[in-house]
Amino acid sequence: MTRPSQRPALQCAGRLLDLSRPRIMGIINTTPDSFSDGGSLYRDSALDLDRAMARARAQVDAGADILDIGGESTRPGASPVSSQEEIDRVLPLLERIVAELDVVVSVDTSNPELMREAAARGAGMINDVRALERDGALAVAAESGLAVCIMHRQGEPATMQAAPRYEDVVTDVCDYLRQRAEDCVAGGVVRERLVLDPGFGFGKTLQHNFALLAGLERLSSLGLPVLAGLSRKSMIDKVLGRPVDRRLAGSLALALFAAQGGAHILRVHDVAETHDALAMLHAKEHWETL
Ligand code: 8Y4
Repeated sequence: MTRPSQRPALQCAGRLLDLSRPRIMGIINTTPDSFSDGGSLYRDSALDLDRAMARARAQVDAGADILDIGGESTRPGASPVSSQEEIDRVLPLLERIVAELDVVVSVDTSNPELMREAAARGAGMINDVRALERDGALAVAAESGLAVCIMHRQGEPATMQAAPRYEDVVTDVCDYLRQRAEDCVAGGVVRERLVLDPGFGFGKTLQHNFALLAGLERLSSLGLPVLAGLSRKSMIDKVLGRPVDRRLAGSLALALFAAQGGAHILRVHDVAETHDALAMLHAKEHWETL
């Protein structure tokens, strides 16, 4: 008889992702207005699939376990995108990644139509910054059998940074995610497919973001895997005064703090560098077996 594995793991459609050490989710942004890196994937105002595939392959070679493909910008002031436009940006790239690379594909979307289409084409995870709160999203996610990352946010992405307020940000975020996880399970999402995310930068001040990072262990102790998205975010600029293309060192420091706080998945732009930083943390924590 095979003994059931005690290692933490995440069911992503047909694949099991081992979470006994932190995993890397590489960001592939297919929006033309992504101010951090998406623009360069465009040629003659169309998404260049070959260029996007090269980016995807490079991230897998550098150690990405998951690739997160997004076609809707959630940044304040971004132009809204139609459901069809979002689907047309994401699906062709998804299909090529599934065909050519050995990696779990995550779709960064709140759109139930795209969730359904992506699941039918081999995606392994849904990454929804609106935590399946859009009409129909929870039902589609439950039916899909994909892993689901539910993220905390305050307000709508377009206006969320106006005046974020919390009683106690760590308690409020943990309470929301615990309740939302229960709602998802009640709606048919298998618990072993859920991931929790505090949503750094989504309706949070600088102090809120660092309180959440310092208190991340309280979120990890809820018993579900935790994803942290800190890469190149403005909390780095607010401490260091750096434009988005000079935030690598800050991003690596925050990735290590998150991993030490128990984060299981790190959503990053700089996969190779994050991989090396995590390898050094792993060596420090397992020096006896080196
Ligand atoms: C520079 C580059 C500055 C990017 C800011 C940003 C998260 C997420 C985003 C997150 C999960 C972003 C889609 C915002 N952040 N999904 N998505 N968690 N699960 N901003 O933290 O990267 S987009």
